[in-house]
Amino acid sequence: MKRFRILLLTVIALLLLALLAGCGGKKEKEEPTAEPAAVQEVATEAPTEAPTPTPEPPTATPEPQAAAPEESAPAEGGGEVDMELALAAFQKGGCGACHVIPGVPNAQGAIGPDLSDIGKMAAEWIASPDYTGKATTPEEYIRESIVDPNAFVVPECPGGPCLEGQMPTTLAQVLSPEELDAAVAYLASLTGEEEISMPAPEEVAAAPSELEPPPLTDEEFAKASEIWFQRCSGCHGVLRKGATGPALTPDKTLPKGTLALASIIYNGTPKGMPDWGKQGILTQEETELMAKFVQNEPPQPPEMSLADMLDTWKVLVPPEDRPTEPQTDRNWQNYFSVTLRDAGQVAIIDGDTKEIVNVVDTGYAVHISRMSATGRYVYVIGRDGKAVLIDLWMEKPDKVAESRACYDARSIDVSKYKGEEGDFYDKYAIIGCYWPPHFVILDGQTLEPLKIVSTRSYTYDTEEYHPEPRVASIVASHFKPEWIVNVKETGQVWLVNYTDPNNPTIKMLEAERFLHDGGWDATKRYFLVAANQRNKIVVVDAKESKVVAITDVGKIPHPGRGANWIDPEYGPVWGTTHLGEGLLAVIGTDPEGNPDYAWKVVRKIELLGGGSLFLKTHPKSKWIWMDFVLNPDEEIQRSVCVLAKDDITAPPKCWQVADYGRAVHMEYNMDGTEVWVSVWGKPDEPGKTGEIVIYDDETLEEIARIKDLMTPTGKFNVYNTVNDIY
Ligand code: DHE
Repeated sequence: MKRFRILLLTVIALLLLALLAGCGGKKEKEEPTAEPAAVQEVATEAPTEAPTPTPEPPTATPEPQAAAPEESAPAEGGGEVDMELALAAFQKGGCGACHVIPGVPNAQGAIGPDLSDIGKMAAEWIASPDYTGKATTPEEYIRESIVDPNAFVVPECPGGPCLEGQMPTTLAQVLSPEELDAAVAYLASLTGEEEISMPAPEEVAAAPSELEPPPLTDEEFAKASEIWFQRCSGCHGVLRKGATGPALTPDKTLPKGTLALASIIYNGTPKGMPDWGKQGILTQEETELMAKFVQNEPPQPPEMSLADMLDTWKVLVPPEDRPTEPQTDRNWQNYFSVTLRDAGQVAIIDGDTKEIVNVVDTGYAVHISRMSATGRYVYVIGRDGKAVLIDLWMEKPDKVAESRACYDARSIDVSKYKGEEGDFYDKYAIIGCYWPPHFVILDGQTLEPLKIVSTRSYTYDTEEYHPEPRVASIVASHFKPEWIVNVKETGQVWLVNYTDPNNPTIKMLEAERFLHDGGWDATKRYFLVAANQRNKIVVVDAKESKVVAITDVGKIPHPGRGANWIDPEYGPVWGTTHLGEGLLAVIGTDPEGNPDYAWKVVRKIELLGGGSLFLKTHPKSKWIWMDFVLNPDEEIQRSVCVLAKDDITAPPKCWQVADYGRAVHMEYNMDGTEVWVSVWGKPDEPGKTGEIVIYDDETLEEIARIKDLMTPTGKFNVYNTVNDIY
C-alpha cells in the first residue's frame, strides 16, 4: 500500500488551538436566513404545531467502495494519520457526497461545509459565543461533529443555511474506533494552508464502472421503481439524467455510497431536495432502498403507441348526448376544479356557495386543470398521463371522456384560437408528457388521441442528443392556431400549429435549458417561462413567434403562471417568486408604453424565505399573494404573505394558514373578491388531510374553510382560467 506523510509541528497545532474551530454538520446559532427580513406582521391564525420529532436516519453500512492510498498523513500534534483507515472511514461514511475534503477522492460535495480548513475553523467555533457543543479542542470538536452532529450546526452551508439533522447521526456507528480516530486526526490536520491535491480518482479509487451496485431483489427493484416514479422522476428524470434535480446515474451515485445517499434522501438538502424521511413520506427502509436503487442502472421504461393510447380511451357521454345549454342554476363559471392529489380525484366546488358539487375520479395525483376556450369543459391531467374531460354544463358536472397519453405527465391545454384561420374553440386538446418524452394531440370533445410527436432531439446550445426531453408547460396562443410547448431538457420552445393536427407544423425556438412553468403577460401576447435551473425567465412573443428576451432572475424561479399588475413606477409588470431564495423578481412587460423597463428586472423584493412555488393576484386586487410550500421551516411553509401593489417595498403581511400541512397555491374567485388557499396535509392523518381556507381579499380576513379534503393542491377557477387572469 502506498502511503503519504505530512508532518505538522506541535507548536503550530498549539497556536492553531487558539484560533481553530468548527466543522461540518453543526448547529446554527444565528437566526436562519429564512427569518423574515422585512416582515411587519406574522399573525398566527392557529397555534403552531409542535415540531415533529426527527426520526433516526437510516443505518446502512455499505462496504468501503474505493481502494485507499498507501500513505499516511500528519496528525495534529505532530503524529501520523493512518490514511488508509481515514480513507476507508470517508468512503464508508460517504462523507465526500456532502463535503469537500482535500486529499480524499471524489470528496467534492456541496451540501455540508467545505472541510478544507476544518482544523482551523474548529478552534474558531469553539471560541465563538454561539457554540453549543462541549468540545474544547479541534479534535474533540470534529469527533463531536461525527458522533453527535446536532450538538452544534454551523450556520452556513454552500447551498444556504446548514440544517439540523442533515448529517447522519449514525455515522460513528458504521466506523470502527480506529477508522473514527483516523478520520478525526486527518480532518484536524487540515488548516487550509496545506497543498493537498485531490487525488485523481483512478489513482486511489476504483472507477465507478468497477464498483458493484448494491444488490436488490426483483421485488425491491419494482418497489423502488414505483417510488421513483411517484417521488423522484419529476425532478431527476425517468432515466435519471437530471433536470430540476441533479443527474443520478450510477457513475455519479456509486462513489457516494449508500449511507450518504440515504442521508440525503432522508434529510433533504438546502438546495431544494425534499426531506422525504423527515416528512414521514418515506420510511427509513424506503430511503435506504432508494439509496441502493439509484446506484443501479435505471430501468428502461416502456414506450407508448397510439394503439396503446386508444386502448385506454373511453367516451362515457358522447358529444351528441351532452346538454346543449347549462343544466344547472349554479354560477358554473365560478366553479373551482380542485386537485385532491392523493385521492386521484378533483372536486368541483361552487365558488358562490362553497359546496362540493361533485368529486370526480381522475388520474393519479392530478397536476393541473385547464378549461376549454368556452369554459364549459375542464381538462384534467394526472401525473400518470391519464386525461379526464369534465362537462360543467351537466346538472352535476361529471366525467364525459378519458384517455391516457403517457405514463408520466404534467401539462394539458386546449385550442383557443378563433379568427381568420378558423374556429378552434373546444376542438383539440394537447397533453405534454414527461415519459415517454412526447406530446399528443387529441380530439377536444372526446379525448381521442390523434397524433404523437416525439420531443427527443438535440440540446439547443451544444446540439447534443437528449433521450428524455420532457414537455413542461403548454399554453394556447390567442394570436394564432398554435400551442407554445416548452421542452425542458433541450431548452427549446416549440410553436405547434394545430390547424392540421395530423400534419402539424412546428417552429423550434432556441431558448434556455430546463424550461418549466410560466404564464402570460396581461396582454396575453408574451409568454414568460422559467428556465429554472438556469435562473432565467424566457419571454416568447406569441404574435411574432420569437423569443424576445432571456432575463436573469434569482435562484430557481418558480412562477406557476406568475402574476400581472401595474407598478406605480414601472407600469405593467409580471412577477415570479423563487424556490432557491426568498425573492420576488418583478419584470417590466410593456415594450410599447415603458420600453426602458421591458423584460428587465425592475424590482427585487426580499421575502420571508425560499421554497415558494406560486404567487397570484387579480386586476381588482391591491395585493400580490405568495406561498412558501417547500421552505424547510414548518412555520414558513404553512404561511402566505401579501405585498401591497402600490407600496411594494413596504414589509409584507404574513400569517400561518393552518397549524399543520403546507399552504400551497392561491386562486381568486370569479369576481376577484376572495382568495382560496390550499392546506396540503397528509393523506394518512385523519382530520389533517387538508382543507381550503378562503380569505376576503380586501380585508385579508378569513371567511370560510372547506374542511377534510384529501390533500388539496391546485385550484382552478373556471372564469379566471379561461381568461388567463393572474
Ligand atoms: Fe407542478 C404546474 C411540473 C411538483 C403542483 N408543474 C406545473 C407545470 C409543470 C410542473 C411543468 C406547468 C404546467 C402547465 O402550465 O402546463 N411540478 C412539476 C414537476 O416536475 C415537479 C417539480 C416535480 C414532480 O414530480 O411533479 C412538480 N407541482 C409539484 C408539486 O409537488 C405540487 C405542489 C403538488 C403536486 O401536484 O405534486 C405541484 N404544479 C402544481 C400546480 C401547478 C403546477 C398546482 C399549476 C399552477 C397554476 O396555477 O397553473
